[in-house]
Amino acid sequence: MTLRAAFLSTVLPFGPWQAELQRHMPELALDPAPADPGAIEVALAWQPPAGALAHYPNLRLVHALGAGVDELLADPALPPGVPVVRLVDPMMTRAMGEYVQLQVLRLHRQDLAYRAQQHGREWRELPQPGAGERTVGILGLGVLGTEAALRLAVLGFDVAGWSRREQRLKGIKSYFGVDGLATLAAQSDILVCLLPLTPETENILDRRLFARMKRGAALINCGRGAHLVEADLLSALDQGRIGAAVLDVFRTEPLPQDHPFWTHPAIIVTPHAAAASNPVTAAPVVADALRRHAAGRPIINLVDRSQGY
Ligand code: NDP
Ligand code: OXD
Repeated sequence: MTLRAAFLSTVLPFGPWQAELQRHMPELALDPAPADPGAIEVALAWQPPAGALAHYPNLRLVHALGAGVDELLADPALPPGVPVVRLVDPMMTRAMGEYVQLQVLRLHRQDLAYRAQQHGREWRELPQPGAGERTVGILGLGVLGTEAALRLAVLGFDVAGWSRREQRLKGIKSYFGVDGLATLAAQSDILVCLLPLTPETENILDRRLFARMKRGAALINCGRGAHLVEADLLSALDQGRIGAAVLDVFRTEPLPQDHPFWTHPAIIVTPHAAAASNPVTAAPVVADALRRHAAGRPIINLVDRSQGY
């Protein structure tokens, strides 16, 4: 039986998503502008046009075409009570794991300092601690944080994570709650943010947290831009409290041309590129969720709308 779905995105291209989804689910009729809104049961959404989610009176499911659902949940057009599924694509998980490994290794092996030395043609070897002497703290031990944590542990780092509930991961220390955050921050040489953006986690990377961290520790933010209080980071860098930062996500994206992060010598900027959704690898995941919905079977990766992730 045909399942009718609306494709609602101002940023993702319809053609490739349509082609891949069709390949995995021929019974899906996907349309970016359905003529009969009443026939639409499912919305596939990522930064939908303003108000679009309110146009479908018989909407039964919204599947996000990305992992973080903060924007979708904040959309006033999202009908209350409609289940929302987030994208958990193993390929994206691997991509995030690679990104965190890359950036942790850059910080650990002092790549920023060596780049600066090269610029000045300076031949000087810096003292190099071993990976086991560095603690990497990961805020958020969900799908992506767990992948990053396990990869870093394989590289020999001392790894600890923070989540809402205690996690049991072999070889990874687990902290939770307010006290857990303070303990993790105090131990970390490199702190990685892989939290979802919720009212509890907004502005979590602020001067109070930086004050708890080791002097000169580094920060990697690949969660959301609103986790970080930008002015607090700039002053922490100026004071040497934070030694370096790698930022993939920003309050305003694209990062404005005149933003001080672009030229700061201790900041590495990447353009929200840590783990992008890809129709080729996401389509089978989305098709599985839609089939489960159509068959009335339990859907995995449902968002807890009351928790915000
Ligand atoms: P998950 O939902 O799988 O994991 C979220 C983790 O954060 C869980 O461990 C959860 O704790 C923890 N958490 C949530 N709220 C709190 C809190 N108040 N205090 C402590 N811990 C908390 O998410 P993913 O791992 O899939 O994704 C994380 C985020 O990564 C996304 O929401 C998105 O913002 C970002 N992202 C960024 C991308 C990029 O390219 N930069 C790409 C994809 C995602 P618990 O386990 O106890 O529930
Ligand atoms: C996502 C992202 O959440 O791209 O999928 O940040």
